[in-house]
Amino acid sequence: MSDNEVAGHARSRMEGAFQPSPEMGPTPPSQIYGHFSDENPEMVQFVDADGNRLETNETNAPYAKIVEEMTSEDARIIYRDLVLVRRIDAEGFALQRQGELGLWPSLFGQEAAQVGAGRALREQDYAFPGYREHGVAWCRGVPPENLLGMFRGVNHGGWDSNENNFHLYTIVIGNQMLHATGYAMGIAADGDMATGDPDRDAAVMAFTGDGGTSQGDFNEALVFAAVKQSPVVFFVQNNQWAISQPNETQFIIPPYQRARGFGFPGVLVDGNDPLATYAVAKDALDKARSGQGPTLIEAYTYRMGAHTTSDDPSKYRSSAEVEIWKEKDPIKRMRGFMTERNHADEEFFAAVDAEADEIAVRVRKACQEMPDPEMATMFDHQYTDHHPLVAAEREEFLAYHAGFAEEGGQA
Ligand SMILES: Cc1ncc(C[n+]2csc(CCOP(=O)(O)OP(=O)(O)O)c2C)c(N)n1
Ligand SMILES: [Mg+2]
Repeated sequence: MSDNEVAGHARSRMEGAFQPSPEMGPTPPSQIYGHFSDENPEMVQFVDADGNRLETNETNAPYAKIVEEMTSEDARIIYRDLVLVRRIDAEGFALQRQGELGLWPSLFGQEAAQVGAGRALREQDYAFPGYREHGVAWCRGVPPENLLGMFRGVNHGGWDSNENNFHLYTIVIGNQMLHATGYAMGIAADGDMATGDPDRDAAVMAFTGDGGTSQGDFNEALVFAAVKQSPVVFFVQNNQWAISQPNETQFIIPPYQRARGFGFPGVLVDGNDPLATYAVAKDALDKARSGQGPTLIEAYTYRMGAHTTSDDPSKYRSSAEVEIWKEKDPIKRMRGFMTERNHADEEFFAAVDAEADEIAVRVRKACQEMPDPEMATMFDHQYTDHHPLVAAEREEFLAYHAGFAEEGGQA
C-alpha cells in the first residue's frame, strides 16, 4: 500500500469506528458509545446532574437497596471526601507549578469514581492503583503528604503498601492489573474468601484507565481472573482520554461489554455519580469476597484537567467538551442530593470547606519542608541482600559526586 492508501485506510476505519457494517445489523443501544454514553440505558445512575434522585429502573434496580440503606452520615462522609480530595489535588497541581513537585497527575473530575470505589472497600481488601488514584489513597488512609513526597522525588514510592492495603502507584500502564490478580489468587489460596466471615473474606480492586484496557497486561489479568474465579474487581475509570488519545483509538466495544468475552460480568456506571459508583463497587466487592468471581466496572467520567502537569490538552481537545462536563460535576451533584434530602445543612458544607483550607495549608507546608534525601539511598532498596553490581554502581556514583566537591561545588 502507498502512504496515501494507508492514511486513507486509517481514516475510513476511524470514521467507521462506531458505525456497524451492514452485515452486523443495527447497533444495539448498549453499543452507542463515545460522548453519547450518557444516553446509554445500560449506565447505572442514581442522581442526575443537579443531584435529583432518579427513579428506580431496570438498570439501577439491582443496586437500589445499597443506596437506600445509606445514612445521612454515609452521605456526609462521601461529600467530605470529595471536597477534601479535590482540594488536595488542586494543591498538588499548584505545588508543581511553583517548582515544589516534579510532576502531578490531577484527579480533577474523577473524585466520585474514586471515592465511591474507595469507600466500598473494607479494611482487609487490597487496592492496586495506577498513578492518579489520590482519592482512593485518601479513603484508604494514606496521608496526602506521602503522595506529594513521591512526586517531589524525595522517596522511592511514598508509603508502606501493607499499612493501608494500598499498593504503591504503578506508572507502567496496566501492570497493576497483574499484581492485583495475583494477589487475589493468593487470597483464594489462603482461604480468605467465601468463608462467610465479614472480617475475614477479602477482595482486591484494581484501578486503570481507558488507555490501560489496550495493554496486554490488562487482558492477561482478565483471563487469569476469569478462569481462576479470583476475588478481584477491575475498576476502569474511563476518563475518555489516554493522554492525547481519545476512546476511539482504544476500543470499538466499550470496556464494560468486553468483560463478557472473558467470562464475567461488566457494569457501566456513571463515574460522576457518587451514589452509583459506591453502590456498584460495593456490590461487586461483596460478590468477589463471597466467591462469585470477578467483575469489571467501567466508570464513565471525564478528565477535567491536563493528563499531567507536563501536558497541554488545548493541543488536542476542545474547551467546549470540558464545558459540557462541568455541568456533571460530582461535588455539585452530591451537594444537590444532600440538600434535597436534608442530609446536611449549610453549616456542614461550610465546615467541610474550612477543613479543606486547613488541609491545604498543612500539606503545602509539609511538602515545602521535606528534606532532600541522601542521594545514595536510591541504591539501598534494590535488593534485599548485598549485590556486587549495585554496590559498584553506588561507589561510582559517590565518586562522581565527590568530584564536584573537589572542584569547589557541592557534593
Ligand atoms: C506501558 C506504558 N506505555 C506507555 C506509557 C506512557 N503513558 C503514561 S500515561 C498514558 C496514558 C494512560 O491513559 P489511561 O489508561 O486512560 O489513564 P489516564 O491517564 O487517563 O488516567 C501513557 C500511554 C506508560 N506509562 N506505560
Ligand atoms: Mg484515560
